[in-house]
Amino acid sequence: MRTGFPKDFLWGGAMAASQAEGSYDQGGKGLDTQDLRYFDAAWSKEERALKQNRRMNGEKFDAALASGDLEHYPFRRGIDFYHRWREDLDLFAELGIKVLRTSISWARIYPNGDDETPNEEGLRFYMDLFDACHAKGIKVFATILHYNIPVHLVQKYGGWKSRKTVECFLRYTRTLFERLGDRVDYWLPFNEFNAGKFNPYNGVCLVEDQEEDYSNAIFQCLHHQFIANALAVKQGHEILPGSKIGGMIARFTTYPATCKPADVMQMIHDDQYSNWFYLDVMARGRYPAYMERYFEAEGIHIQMEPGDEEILRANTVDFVSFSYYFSQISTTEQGWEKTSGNLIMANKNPYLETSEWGWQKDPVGLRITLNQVYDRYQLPVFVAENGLGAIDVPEADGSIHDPYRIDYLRSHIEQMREAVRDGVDLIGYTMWGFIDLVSCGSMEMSKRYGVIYVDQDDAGRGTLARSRKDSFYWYKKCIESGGEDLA
Ligand code: BGP
Repeated sequence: MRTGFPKDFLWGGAMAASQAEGSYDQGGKGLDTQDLRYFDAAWSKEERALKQNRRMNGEKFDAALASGDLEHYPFRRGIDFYHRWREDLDLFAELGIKVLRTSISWARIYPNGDDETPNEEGLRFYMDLFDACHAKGIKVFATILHYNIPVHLVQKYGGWKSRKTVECFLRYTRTLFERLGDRVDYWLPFNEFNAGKFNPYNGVCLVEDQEEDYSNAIFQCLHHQFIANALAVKQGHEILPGSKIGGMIARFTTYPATCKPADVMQMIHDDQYSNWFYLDVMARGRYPAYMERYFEAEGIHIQMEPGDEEILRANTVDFVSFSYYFSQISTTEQGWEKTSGNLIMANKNPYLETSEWGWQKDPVGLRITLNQVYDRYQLPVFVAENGLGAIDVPEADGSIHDPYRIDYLRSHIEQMREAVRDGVDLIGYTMWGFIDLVSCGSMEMSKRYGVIYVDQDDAGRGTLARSRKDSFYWYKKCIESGGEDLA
């Protein structure tokens, strides 16, 4: 029996280009879909949480295109990682991470998405970054697409609705495999595949009021992404034999509200439709039978091309991964109390405490999830995101005491260790937002995940100076001890 984390366990940190890099119009980068999301620091907490902020319509899209504003478009500024990455990397090395998960910005490599040749300056940025990681003994886990696609692809082809975007994506992935291949250790073509369903602008870049049948368009786009994912796996394996290419979802762990059989059935359906569908296609290589019934009931018709099923079947992923932040309840009862969760509103569990943003903290749910995912796919598992969004207040001397974050990390890592002892082939853990960055959901800076603090407020004011929170020293000790010293 395994007693703890394997020696070569990949302790790490995760971030994403659009939330960190900034410099949205520098180095030859084109405008991307995240650059168009509007935020106002004057919004109340309730206004920040509104679902429409995550959705896009034609009016907001056009207004953003016409604007050069940085204050109200926080993804345009990020945390200035584009210029500060060398110093940041020194801190990452001091923290002792073994792997950095970050995404590559498509519009830095192909500014319009359908350009004939790549932007060399964009490629150079990632070559330098990844080389520097390796020079410090940090492996690279590269997300190929973490929500932000070149705006031009949306304007010209309707984004993921079109097969043309699949073609452009594969030109982009070919460039990455060929030019960055020896600098990347783990590949992830798509961040949180199920986001397309739950957050259609981020996930599949749909402009809502331009769709006649929004629900159908979502699944058509998802089909194109499945094909793009499978063909990227094929391409990656051909260009880089032995490369490790994974699939990822945002995991919404779900429990039945009661032992009433109808609640248990509801849980099975919620799990299938929200979670397993996406990993099943990527890891088992086919649309699962339960989705036929769902599509029938929902009136969804997906247009497939001859050969699509074969493409999915022949090109499955090498490992599975997920983000894990919370769990939720499944019930047939109407009017169950709700709370927030990553990407969705969740049914409240009376046994769990919530974060300041209402996300239900459930460390045991992580062990449950790891067991479920490994049982189902029997593939190596990577926890690609996990962490606590909280308000941190620096003391007068600049120190930042964040015992709540340490508690969160400790309790989740303890449960990961239990899962390893349960026999789960867990290969890595990249803590989300280990350096503070712009929140993806609510676009604010004040929802902080980092063990590294970044001095910037919601309106983009601040020195951008980096400093170590108490959790920095705690996570460093955890990594040094191979996950044994969690005190
Ligand atoms: C995931 C995204 C990340 C990240 C995280 C936390 O869904 O992949 O980009 O931001 O959630 O969410 P938020 O930033 O909304 O707190």
